[in-house]
Amino acid sequence: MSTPRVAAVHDLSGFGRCSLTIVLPTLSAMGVQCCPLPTALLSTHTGGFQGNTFLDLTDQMEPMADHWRAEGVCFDAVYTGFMGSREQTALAGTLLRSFGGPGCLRIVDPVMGDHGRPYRTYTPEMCRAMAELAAQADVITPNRTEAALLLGVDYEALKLDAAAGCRGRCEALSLGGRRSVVLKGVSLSPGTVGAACFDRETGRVSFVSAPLVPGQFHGTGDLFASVLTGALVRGRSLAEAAALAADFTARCVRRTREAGTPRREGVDFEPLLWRLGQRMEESTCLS
Ligand code: PXL
Repeated sequence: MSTPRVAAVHDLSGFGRCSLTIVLPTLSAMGVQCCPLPTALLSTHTGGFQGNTFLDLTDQMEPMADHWRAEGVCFDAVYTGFMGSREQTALAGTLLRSFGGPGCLRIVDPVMGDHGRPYRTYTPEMCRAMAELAAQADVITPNRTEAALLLGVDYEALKLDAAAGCRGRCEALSLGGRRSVVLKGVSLSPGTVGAACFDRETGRVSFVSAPLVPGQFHGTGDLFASVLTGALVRGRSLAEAAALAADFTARCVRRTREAGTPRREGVDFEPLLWRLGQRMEESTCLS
């Protein structure tokens, strides 16, 4: 069986664990080839550090993709995340159109914010561009903040603590059943956190959960979406992929807390990657 291949359209932030510094090792550990198409080069992520460098690589995105196309490179998935500008977000849409399609899953993590607030570089115009990008996706992975922005509802009004409510929100986010949705940050019982998954193949919503570990660390959204992407291209169902992503992310958050890692340094996941690889190989699927 050939190694699944994913094009990862994310920034490279040298310090602080997010985007490509999470996507690359996670997909590799899952037995998936990751081909990065870096959108920008930063010294650190934009949360918790002041004065980060930012080299915009937008003008490299099309030439890189053109070269891949000229070489006949195909992907099992194109996976996009944090975007640096509106123009870049539009270009990511072009990549989804040209590489996506039958046999190539378009996974958009509509990274825009957290805890009810957009990230500092996300203007309302950027958020609209992200919604347009997400409209092309086969799978989206919003957190509660991003779901509120995509739905145009108030963050406080978007409660994710009852199955019926989450089901309705997932269906609304699916754009009439056109895209699958993994809505993160769902907590149906105290002490747990997980996701609601609308699978467009079945039209049904299911729930996955893991123990809630107190603490917020950068990069957990990227880790969750990377594990989900890896499991999907390794042939797992949406619910199986989301369950693995929720479980692994919770284990990494617990480890980060125990290690006393400063919040801005991100989720301390590297020592657990071997376990993720083992989980992939152990699971009963044939791929
Ligand atoms: O984890 C999302 C992310 C990715 N890339 C950069 C970021 C953030 C969140 O703050 O700043 C550069």
